[in-house]
Amino acid sequence: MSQKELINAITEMREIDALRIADDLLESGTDPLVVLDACREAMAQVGQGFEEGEHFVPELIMAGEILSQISNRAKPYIEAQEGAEVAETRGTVVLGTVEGDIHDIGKDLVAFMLDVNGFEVVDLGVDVPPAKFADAAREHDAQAVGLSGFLTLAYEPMKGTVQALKDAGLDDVKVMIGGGQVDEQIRDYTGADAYGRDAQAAVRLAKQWMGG
Ligand code: B12
Repeated sequence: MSQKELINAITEMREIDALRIADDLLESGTDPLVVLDACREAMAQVGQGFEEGEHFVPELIMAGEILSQISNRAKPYIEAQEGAEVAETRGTVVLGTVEGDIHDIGKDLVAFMLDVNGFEVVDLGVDVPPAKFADAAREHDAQAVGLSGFLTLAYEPMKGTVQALKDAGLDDVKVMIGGGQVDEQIRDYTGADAYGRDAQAAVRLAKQWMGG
């Protein structure tokens, strides 16, 4: 079983095959993060197909469903790998998908990776308005806020959330952003402190800011 076969099964929406291949890879000792990386590649291809009119929303839903199931299967393996020696809480991160955006698979992976690495995660879910991030950061005394967004429409609410935190006097709270279309240029536009490409980057940033 190879990552290539997994990518093909996902892009061809062969759910049962995709889950079986993922299980085989995980059980035979393939790094669970490598398995998730293959899923990311598959999702990029599905997204591309959607842009080119080859796939439609039901296929995005189907691919999202397959990926959710694979990430749930990968989680115990990641936990065994990452979470072994974390004893106490390193700090609190408020996390959510910004207003207008309901993509949550990437955010959930970030939440999971932060959690197994010893951070307290306050997950606000999807379509979260700027003020709600600020309220939660204050209420939970968070050191960092993570904003996820997969749509170009997410840039404005990201910028608005950075501003809402400033307006609430939470200048010490660090903001990281990430998600499909986000990059360093968007970080600059939104005024966030950092951009993270994936869940591992979110963990690196949190450790940098909160120690560990
Ligand atoms: C699955 C999917 C959906 C599913 C989402 C299911 C769900 N529960 O999340 C559904 C079907 C609901 C959906 C809906 C839509 N989608 Co959609 N979707 C996708 C798809 C195929 C995959 C996204 C995904 O989950 N990837 C898997 C994750 C794991 O990927 P990842 O990026 O590697 O994740 C890592 C990083 O992003 C990072 N990360 C994520 N968040 C954060 C946060 C922080 C702080 C940090 C540091 C890091 C970080 O860590 C993650 C884990 O390592 C993408 C295509 C793509 N290439 O992304 C389109 C895509 C994002 N969707 C798109 C569109 C257009 C839509 C719709 C508007 C379609 C429609 N006409 O209705 C709606 C929008 C609904 C809304 N208001 O949000 C476009 C966006 C285009 C754009 N420029 O804005 C894309 C790019 C497809 C395309 N190429 O056209 N979609």
